[in-house]
Amino acid sequence: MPPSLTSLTDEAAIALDNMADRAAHLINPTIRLGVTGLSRAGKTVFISSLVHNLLHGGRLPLFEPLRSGRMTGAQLQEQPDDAVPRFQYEDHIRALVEERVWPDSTRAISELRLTIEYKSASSWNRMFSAGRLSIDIVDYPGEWLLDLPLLGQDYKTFSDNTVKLAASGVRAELAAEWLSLAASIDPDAPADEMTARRLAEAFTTYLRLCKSDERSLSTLPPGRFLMPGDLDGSPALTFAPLPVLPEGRAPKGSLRAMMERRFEAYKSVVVKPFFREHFARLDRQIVLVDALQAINRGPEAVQDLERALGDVLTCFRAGSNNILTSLVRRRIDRVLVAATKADHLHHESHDRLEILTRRLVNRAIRTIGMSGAGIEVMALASVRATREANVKQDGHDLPVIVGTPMAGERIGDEIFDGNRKTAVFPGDLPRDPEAYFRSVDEGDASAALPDLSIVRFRPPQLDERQGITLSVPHIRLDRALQFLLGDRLA
Ligand SMILES: Nc1nc2c(ncn2[C@@H]2O[C@H](COP(=O)(O)OP(=O)(O)OP(=O)(O)O)[C@@H](O)[C@H]2O)c(=O)[nH]1
Ligand SMILES: [Mg+2]
Repeated sequence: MPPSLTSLTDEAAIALDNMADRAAHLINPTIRLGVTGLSRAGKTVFISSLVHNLLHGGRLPLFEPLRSGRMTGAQLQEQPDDAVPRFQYEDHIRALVEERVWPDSTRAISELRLTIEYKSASSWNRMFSAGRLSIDIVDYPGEWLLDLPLLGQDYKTFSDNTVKLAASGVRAELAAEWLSLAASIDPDAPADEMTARRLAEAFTTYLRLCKSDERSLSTLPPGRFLMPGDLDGSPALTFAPLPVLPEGRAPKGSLRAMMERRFEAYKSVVVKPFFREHFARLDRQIVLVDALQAINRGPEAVQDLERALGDVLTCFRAGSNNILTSLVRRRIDRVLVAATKADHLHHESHDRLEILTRRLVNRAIRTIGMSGAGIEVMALASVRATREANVKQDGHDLPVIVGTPMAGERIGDEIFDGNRKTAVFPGDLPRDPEAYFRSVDEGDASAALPDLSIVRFRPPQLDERQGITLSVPHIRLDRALQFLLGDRLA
C-alpha cells in the first residue's frame, strides 16, 4: 500500500472518532486524562490515590475547586469504552488500604470514569455549564510511546540503531548472548520459524535484563516485547534486529525478508492502532518518572532515562512530527512530568528532586528540539508511606523518615520483617544540578552517585478520626490535580 493511502485512511478514522467524541462531549462534558510512565513508575498507585482522595474528600488544599467548596460531589461511573479493560480501582485500593501491600503490576491499558459535580466560579458559566465533568482516566504503559520513532524507520534502520546501542556501555554485557547468536546467523539464508523464535527470545531476554532492578535501564522499543499481552507468540512479535544487514532488497523467502515483514506488521497491527484509537483521543497527560531510582543507580541509568523521556515527550509534539500528525489530530494541551515516590526523601530534598527532574526534562526537550510550552514538572508521592522526624545523633539533628520497610528490605546488615517501624536517614540529593549533570555526562560514577539509602516501605496505616477512615496521604498530589484539571472546573 503506498504511504499516502495509509495515512488517508488513518486520518479518516481519526476524524470519525473525534466527531463521535465531540458529539458526546456536548451532552456530557468529558476530559480524557492519560496516565503513563515506564513500568513500575507508579501509574496504578497514582490513579488509585487520586480517585480515593477525590471520592473521600482528601486533603487537597491546592486543588482550588475543592478548597473553595465549589466541588460538590464525585462518583465513579461506568467507563465508556466497551473494548478497553476497566481500571480495577476497588482491587487496587483494597490492597493499598486494607492489606497494606502495593497493587500488582498491570502492564496493559485500562480506563476509569470519574464524574465530578461542581458549581462554576463565574455566574456566566453557571448558566451554561452542566456543572458536571467526566474525567476518563486512561492508564497505559510508557513503553508503548517509545514505539513512535519506529513508524519512521525501516527494518534496517531499526536494526542498526538497536544493535549500536546494545554494544555500548553496560548494555554490551547484557546483550552479549543475543548478539553472538545474531552474529552466527546468515540473514539471507532461507526463513525459518525456529530461528526467528530463538532470535526473538534472546533479544527479549536482553531487554528484560536491562530493565531488571539492579540495572534500571529504561527499556527501548519495541515496547510490546516485554508486555506482549494477547499478542504473545504472534508473528508480529516474533522478530529481532539483525546486525550488519547488507544493503539492498532482501532475497525472497530469506530470514531477512521475514523479519522485515514482521517488523512492518508490528508497526501496522500494534503501534498504529494504539496511537489512533487511544493516544489520539487524550486531552491531558501525566508522565510519571522514577527519577529517584535512576539517580540512585548512577549515570548510565540517568542518561537512559533522559533518552527515554525524550522519546516519550516527542509524542506530545504533534504538528512538527509528520508521522504523528497523520495519526493524531487532537492536541494534548497540558503535559505534567512528575517524579514519583518523593516520600522516600525528607521534605528538604523534595525541591531538589523537582529541580533535578526539571533539568532532565529540559535536556530531553532540547535534544528533541521542542519548546517546553505546556509542560510542567513536579516531584510528588501519590501515596505517602513515611512520616518525617528528627533524631539526635552526636549532638546533631538528623532529618529522618519513619515507615515500615517491606519484608526482605535491607539496610547494611539489617533485614526487615515487614512489621517493624523504622527511622531511616535517606541521605540528600545533590544540591548543585550543574555539577551533578556534568558528572553524569562524564559518566563519573563516583561523583554522580549521591549517597542515598532508599528502602521500599509498605503503604501507610490510614488515620482514623471519629470512626471514619481518612483518605490516602500523599505529597503534592493536589498541585498535580490543579495543573491537570483545575481550569476545566473553573
Ligand atoms: N513509597 C511510595 N512507593 C510508591 C509510590 N508509587 C509507587 N510506589 C512503588 O512503586 C511500585 C510500582 O507502582 P505501580 O503504581 O504499580 O507502578 P505502575 O507504573 O502501575 O507499574 P506497572 O503496572 O508494572 O507498569 C509500587 O509497587 C510501590 O512499591 C508512592 O507514591 N510512594
Ligand atoms: Mg500499573
